Amino acid sequence: MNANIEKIETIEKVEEKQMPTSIMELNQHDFLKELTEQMKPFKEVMTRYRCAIMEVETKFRVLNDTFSVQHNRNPIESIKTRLKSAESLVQKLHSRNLPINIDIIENQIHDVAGVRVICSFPEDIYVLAKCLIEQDDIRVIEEKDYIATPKPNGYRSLHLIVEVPIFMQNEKKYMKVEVQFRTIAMDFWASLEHKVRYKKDIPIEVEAQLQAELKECADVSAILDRKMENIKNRLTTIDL
Ligand code: 0O2
Repeated sequence: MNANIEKIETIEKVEEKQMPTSIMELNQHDFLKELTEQMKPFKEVMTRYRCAIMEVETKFRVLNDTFSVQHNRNPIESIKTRLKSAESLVQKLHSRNLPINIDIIENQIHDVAGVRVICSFPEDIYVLAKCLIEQDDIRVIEEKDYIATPKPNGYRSLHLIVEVPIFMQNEKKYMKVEVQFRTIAMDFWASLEHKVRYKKDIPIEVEAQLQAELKECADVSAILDRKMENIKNRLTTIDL
């Protein structure tokens, strides 16, 4: 190829690279390629959060099994996990007036990775939380005890924000995970309250009435939790 033509083409390529790429102007193949490239850092960070969820979930499964050997029962009824969707991440950043940026997500959003541990009894919640916190690879960032101090609407749960190490090919990275501990009754209540909260077009007076009834249900379910725990503890004494 003529050296001059080659030079011109090289200059054009350099200029192309320097131009800010509007991916909307690319053809289908290049559009997909560019989109994949731009999504890569986001996909990578979400993969790390997914791994963090797996690490924490495994810790609870191990705790559940070892507890059952010693105490002849399982303290965990079920474990639910969720990775925040890109859509709700963007909404959260927007609601806090934060820019959409991966560093901001990692440093400011604490619930990208969520693990919900549903226990049989309130006491189990504190036993499991203590066992998790005491593991030497876990760093506790924040603790909110909405069981000791329920929210005004009646919401009860124990929340922990922890950091857990993820071992990748060449690197170890601590990732944040929000862990919510609830009893079955607390979880039942929270899922109904969540439905009421996010249901649109409820007339104001009906909403107020539903909230008042939900608060009543929260109080009743707290009593139920205590009574059931009491029965379980009395049974344990009889066993001995
Ligand atoms: P979703 O859809 O469950 O993820 P932050 O999360 O830091 O922005 P805040 O209020 O400081 O907000 O955190 P907090 O109080 O620890 O609550 C975080 C999560 O706890 C919520 O996440 C809910 O999952 C749950 N939660 C807290 N309060 C209530 C409540 O009154 N009712 C119900 N049903 N759940 C509650 P999200 O992101 O709000 O929702």
